Amino acid sequence: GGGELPPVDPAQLDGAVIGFAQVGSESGWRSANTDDIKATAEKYNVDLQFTSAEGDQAKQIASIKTFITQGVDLIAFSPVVETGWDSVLEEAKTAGIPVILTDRAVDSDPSLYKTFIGSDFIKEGEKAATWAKDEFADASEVNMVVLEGTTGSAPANDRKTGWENVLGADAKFKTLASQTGDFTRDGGKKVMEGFLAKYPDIDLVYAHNDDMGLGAIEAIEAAGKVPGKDIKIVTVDAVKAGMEALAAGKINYIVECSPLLGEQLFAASSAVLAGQEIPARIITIEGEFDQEQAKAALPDRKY
Ligand code: GYE
Repeated sequence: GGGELPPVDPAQLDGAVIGFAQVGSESGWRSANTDDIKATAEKYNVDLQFTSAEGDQAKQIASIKTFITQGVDLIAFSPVVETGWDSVLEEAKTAGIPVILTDRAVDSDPSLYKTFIGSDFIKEGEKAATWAKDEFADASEVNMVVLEGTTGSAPANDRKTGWENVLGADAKFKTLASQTGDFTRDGGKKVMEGFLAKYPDIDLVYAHNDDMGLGAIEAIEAAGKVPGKDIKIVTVDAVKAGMEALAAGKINYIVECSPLLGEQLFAASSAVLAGQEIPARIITIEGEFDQEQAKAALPDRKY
């Protein structure tokens, strides 16, 4: 599991210039994540330089380079995809600027950043598949389609791996088609429309996030079928709109992925700025929900 962080030292954060390069604004998860990081920065009086890459790695690299030129105290970012970060991370290291990864991982050498704070996406995929295995225990065949997240991103790669860890060898589960919907509602809807036109007998949708699952619901309803009944849906995130669809019976199960990373990000930043050692991996604590549990959890949900 992930290690513990020392408590925040507010003096380290007060006025600290921290550059944060965000992925974009593709999903409800991302909006909640951005809001939480901005609100937590404000709480600690951090001088947050926030940029959004709009899903474009080249843009994200350019903004990290700008942070390096500006000489910020620390750089944090959520990498759009896993590969291609070595050279910009080397640059930050040469400039003596510490880097913290939040939310998504990279395949670079861990000596190039201080820590990676975020979920265990493989475990999320395993939880989704474990639910499906149980839900379809009595079925002889399950025709599945997959709405993948952004191609090359850590959550898309790992949620696929996690699913396959549990069900990859189970011949009963047949993947009719698997395609990226880029983590957006619109992407999920369009890809699902294509799947529905081609495959009349879909039993299950595995969507790598809620937004794509919500798009799939629209496509399924437009095709005259009942989401959650005719076609079952399992997703990851547990943002408000996803939880509402779950409580309404249109989604069948959601594995939680918390976007509330602000507190851990600034606790880690505070420790790094104070010159303290921190754990190389910090894992977010998360749960999972069925329809009844969603109804119970919704009133107190922050995002
Ligand atoms: O699941 C999805 C978002 O990186 C964990 O990105 C994040 C994922 C999240 O677009 O909704």
